[in-house]
Amino acid sequence: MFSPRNRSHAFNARRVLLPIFAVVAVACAAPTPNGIEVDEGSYSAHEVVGGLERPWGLDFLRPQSADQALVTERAGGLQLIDLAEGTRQAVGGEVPEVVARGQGGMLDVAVHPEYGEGDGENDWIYLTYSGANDNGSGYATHLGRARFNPDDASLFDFEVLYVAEPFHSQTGHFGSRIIFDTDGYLYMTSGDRRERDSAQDLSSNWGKIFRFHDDGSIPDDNPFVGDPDALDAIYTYGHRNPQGLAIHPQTGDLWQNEHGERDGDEINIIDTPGGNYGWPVAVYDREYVGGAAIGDLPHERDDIINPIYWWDGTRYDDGQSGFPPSGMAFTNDGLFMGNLANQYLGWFHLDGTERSSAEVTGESRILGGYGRVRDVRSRENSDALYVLIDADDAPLLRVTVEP
Ligand SMILES: [Ca+2]
Ligand SMILES: [Ca+2]
Repeated sequence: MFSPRNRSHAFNARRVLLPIFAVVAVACAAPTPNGIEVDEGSYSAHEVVGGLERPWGLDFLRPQSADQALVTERAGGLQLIDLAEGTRQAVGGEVPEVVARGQGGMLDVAVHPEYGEGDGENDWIYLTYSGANDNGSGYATHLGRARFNPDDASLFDFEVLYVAEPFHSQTGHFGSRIIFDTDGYLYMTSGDRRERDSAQDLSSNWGKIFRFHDDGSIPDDNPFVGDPDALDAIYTYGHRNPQGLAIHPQTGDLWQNEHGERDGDEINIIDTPGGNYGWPVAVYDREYVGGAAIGDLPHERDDIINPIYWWDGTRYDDGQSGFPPSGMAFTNDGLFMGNLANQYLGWFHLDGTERSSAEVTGESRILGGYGRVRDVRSRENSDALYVLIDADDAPLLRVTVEP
């Protein structure tokens, strides 16, 4: 179905004309939805490997000279990919058992930032997945890690580090993106499991972003360690279903995206420990049925950490509803996010790097026609993007853009 190809698109700017809500423009100093330029960006794409089964997450082995990556497959597989040779090998050994139902399965993968250094004590591979309870009646997002033997592509010494309990028969909104920051902390997202009020409940693991040490222990300075009524792993709360995390290459800030209900998709900077990011009490989302607003608007409340960019139904004039996002990555060319329902890779042009200044100034739509874009990753000192398409018999693509 997919074959190596090169494409480029001519610049085709199209002004997006938007209605302005008078109440927003008058009442608030917060940024208001403004039209941005949307165009088709120029890029080239090359298929590194094909034949992946519903791939979900990717990370690179270290050192970079190894030129290898690990890719998860939602049904439970893990693939070792030689990026230079364009070959892949199924990883065996202690790969955890997953429940691939609904949105669940083998989800994200992260390689320890000091993998391949020193005596190998940090040679750990981290995985997130939906796993079942003992009687198989419910599922929860799990975080585990294992050692990796590249010689025979096998995992060993697997251990579970965290389970976002309770187990729930619902098979949606597992969240589960993971990433290390530049200080070596491990962040993990957890979706609301379609129990929206749980995102505001600090005794619940749902609708949260967690922060761990690399061994799964909880840092003493996590914001709720001193609060007996709040879970110590929680770093931020009020999230619906976050499925994208990336570290900003200049600031080191953790950036995140999450799915809204109808519209309400967001790009956030996770720079406020203990912060309430709004779901479902202050969001731009509307109900799927009937379209009623959900809660207050974030910029109307001073106790809510506002997204730096969001979709509220006014963004596009071509009928596209929001930007249902998945994985995200930065390069020197901007911010890239997979779009699931609309099946392209969003390339967001940015001005500014900090919360106070960061602004999305334009969007280019690339990789249209390949399918739902599940994950995108980049490596240090490289502007090449590696992109996973959410399909049976799917490719891993290497993509470069032409600014
Ligand atoms: Ca606590
Ligand atoms: Ca929010």
